[in-house]
Formats: sequence, structure tokens, C-alpha cells
Amino acid sequence: MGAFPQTIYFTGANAPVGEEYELTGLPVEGDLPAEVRGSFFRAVPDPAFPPKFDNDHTLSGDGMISRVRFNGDGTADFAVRFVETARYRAEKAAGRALFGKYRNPFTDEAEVQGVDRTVANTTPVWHAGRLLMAKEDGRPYRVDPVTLDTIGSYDFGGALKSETMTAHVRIDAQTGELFFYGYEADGCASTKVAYCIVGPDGELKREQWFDAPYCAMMHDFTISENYALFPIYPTTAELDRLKAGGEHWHHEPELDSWLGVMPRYGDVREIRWFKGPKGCHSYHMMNAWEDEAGLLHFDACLNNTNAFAFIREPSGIHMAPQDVKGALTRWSVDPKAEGGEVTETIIGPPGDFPVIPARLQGRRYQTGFLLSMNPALQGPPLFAGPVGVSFNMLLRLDGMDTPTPQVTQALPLPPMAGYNEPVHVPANDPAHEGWLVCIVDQQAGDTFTHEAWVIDAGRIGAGPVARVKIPARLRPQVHGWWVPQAQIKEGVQA
Ligand code: V55
Ligand code: FE
Repeated sequence: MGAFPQTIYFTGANAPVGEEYELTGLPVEGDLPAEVRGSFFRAVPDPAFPPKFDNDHTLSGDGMISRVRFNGDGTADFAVRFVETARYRAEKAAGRALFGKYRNPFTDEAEVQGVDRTVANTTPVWHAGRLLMAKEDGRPYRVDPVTLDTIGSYDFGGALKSETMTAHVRIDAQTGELFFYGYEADGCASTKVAYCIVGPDGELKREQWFDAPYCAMMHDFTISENYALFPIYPTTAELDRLKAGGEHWHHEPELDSWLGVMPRYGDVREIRWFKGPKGCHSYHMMNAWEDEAGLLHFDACLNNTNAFAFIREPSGIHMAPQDVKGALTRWSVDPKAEGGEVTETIIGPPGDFPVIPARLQGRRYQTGFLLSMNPALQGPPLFAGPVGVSFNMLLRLDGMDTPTPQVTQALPLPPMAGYNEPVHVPANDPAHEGWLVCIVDQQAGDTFTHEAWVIDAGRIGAGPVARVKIPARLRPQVHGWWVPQAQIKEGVQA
């Protein structure tokens, strides 16, 4: 077996770990709120084998499902397992990497042509009693939430036609429906997008296909009470480039961005396209919502380019990290209009990993949380994750339903420490704003330490109310999901 490339994606905090284990009875320091009783599932990319290509990066890492479970007795358990994808199994049997570049099947070895190459490494999605590990390049894998055993590739009981399902789904808390989409729905570099609605019973009720203006990296989308909103940013794919062994994505600064809007229970032929600025890109949206006048607001962590250097560089975009600029940005449109242009307003600081309470998904909301960088940090940040630097400040914004939201609270970390994306845990008391749970990484010399933090969402500046030291080496997480213990049943359902 070869060695891992000595690049930022495979060294330091990003060094592969790849060990499966379970730790039980970890002490919780501080006061664990009664509501924080359940499983915090995390998706962690971790390559089981050194990649075939030295320019490989975080997004190709084999998906691991990790769980921090808060028990009723004031202890916590920690576990991590590989998702046993077809790709992981094939490579494990061979004892080496067989699949090639990120999302380029033309670079795979002949013996695995046609084998499902997704790594299921981006988001653990919980809906209708099922835990799915999703990645945007394929169908999700279903995992047992108790044993963390992989059950298999999931296609909603044979109902799903799309070859892909995004890692960013939206659940309407009032209806219990799951809204999702899959892009490149019928193959690499295709403009076909599948828009799907799953009932609260877990049944796929509707799947409709439409064409995007061009084949774009559609990482996230939003719903509002009445609409589905599909953003298109100019990070694009071309089949000829893939066949020539090139990179899946190039960012194109001169190309327009678009926001597609349709009634969420409507026909895809009703999609109206609103033009946005050229060259911009967003990985994650905070929310979308409708005001009293019927205007639709789409709140995203927008950047002036793609945040990933491994996408910019092959595109010929050579930017210093400080020239990558962003801001929480609102695009407002009249959903009844035939199309036109978005009205853009800067509504918050640069950052990513936006979080809101699940019950406000798609609804008018007052408060949002965001990870950002502390401009006053007195020392180096933690170098970790796909961008290369970890976020080191948690922010709370209020007035999200006004034209001028404000940062009202912050929880900065010391130098060489970083946040992984938090999840929101609701409180029982409607007057309490609930809790944020996340993993915080810290480096001292060559040593990395990791803790789970429980933070009062109403008083983030006060710091964590409870902490759990995880006595193991953790690789950076992508996304997480909170599942209350009462929703998890022993034994796999059919
Ligand atoms: C992202 C992550 C992915 C991916 C595409 O964070 C985009 C953004 C972990 O995999 O495949
Ligand atoms: Fe994401």
C-alpha cells in the first residue's frame, strides 16, 4: 500500500484515522440539560486507503458514521464505523484504492467500472425512522442507528428513479414531509435535476425532473411554506473533461448564477428563473421564508468564488485565501413574477454552517447561528477541513426577519481550536431556545484533543454548559443530525 499524499488534505488535523471503535460511559462535565438525551450523528470522510491520485482531497474520503450519544445517567458514548459502501467493500477486498478522482468514474480501474462509487460521507439524514448517509453524487446508504451497521444502498423501496440524492434535504416540521433533489440525476455532467417529496411515512410520493440552466454543483437548496428554491452557481461539470481524466468541477467566474423558484407542490414546468450575480458560490443556505407582502427571501452563506482551493486551482483561479470573501446574503424575489433578477442584500458576516431550529425550516424566523472566523484571534487558527482552516467563532444573529439582522452574541475559541458544525436540540419549555451541540477540536504541538460541547442557544457567549472529552483522534466532520433518544427503536425495521 502506498502512502497518503503529504498535502494539507491528509496531514495535521486532516491526517486519516480510519479506526472503528466504541467508547462507553464517558463522563459529562458540567450540567447536561435533560433535553440533550439522544444521538448526535456525524458524517466524517476518512479515506480507508491512500488515493490513486495525489491531488485527492477531503471530499473523496470514505464515509464514516460517528455518534455521540448522551445517556440518561449523565454519561456519554462515542462510536465511529465505516459506511460499508460497495466502493469501501471493493477496496477493502483489494487492500488498496481502486476508484480514482473525485466524481470521475473514467479514472477508476477497469474491474470496478459500473460499481456504485459514492462514499456516503456528507450528511446523516434522519426521517421516518430511517438513518441515511447521503452524498450528492449517488444514492444514500441506510445505516442502523443503534448498531451503526450498514443496511445498504437506499432507493425508497425501489421508488427513486434519480441516480443521486443530495446531502442537503429539507424537512417541513409542520407537515413532516422530506423535500430533496438529486442533480446529475441520470449521469455525470447531466443537467437533469430530480425534485422529490417524501411523506411523513417515508414513502416517496412524487419525483419530477427538470433541466438546470447548466450542470452546476447544486450542494444545497431550500423550501419555504409554499415554494421550493433551487440555487445554481457557476461551478460546472463537462463530460469531455471527465472523459479526458480531468476534474469534475471547474468554477467559471464569468457565468451567471440563478435562483429557480416553483410552488413546492407544483409542476416543475412552473419553475421561474431569477438571475443572480456572476461568479458567486454558496455551499449552504440558512433558510428561505415569505414575508407578509408575499416576497420570498433566500438567506445563504455566499462567497465571491468557490471556497475550495482544489476546485479553484484546476479552474485557473489563483487567489490568496484572504481574497476569498463572503457574507450572509439575502436574495429576495417576487415568486409570482415571471422571472427577472434577484435583489441582493448583505445581512450578516462571512461564515458557513448556518443552523436554525428545525421547527422553523422554511418559515419566518428570528434567530440563526453561523460559524465564522474571529478577526481578533491572538494567534494561529486550527488548520483543518477541506478549506484548510477551521472556523473559530460561533455567532448568533437576531432580527433575521428584518432587513438588518444583527450579530447579538459570539463564542470565540482560543488559537489553534476549531468548531465542527453544530446541531440544534430543542428544549421542552417553549420559552427556552434550546441547545447547540458540536465537536470542538484543539491542537497543542502535535497533539489534537476533541470535546463535545453543549451550549445554551440563548446564551452562547457564556460558553458550554456541559462538555465531554472524547479520548480518541477525530477527523473533521462535515454535517451532523440530532435524533432524540425516544425516536430510536432497537432493531432494524423492514
Ligand atoms: C461538500 C462536501 C462534499 C461534497 C461536495 O462541503 C461538497 C461541501 C463531503 O463531500 O462531495
Ligand atoms: Fe454541505
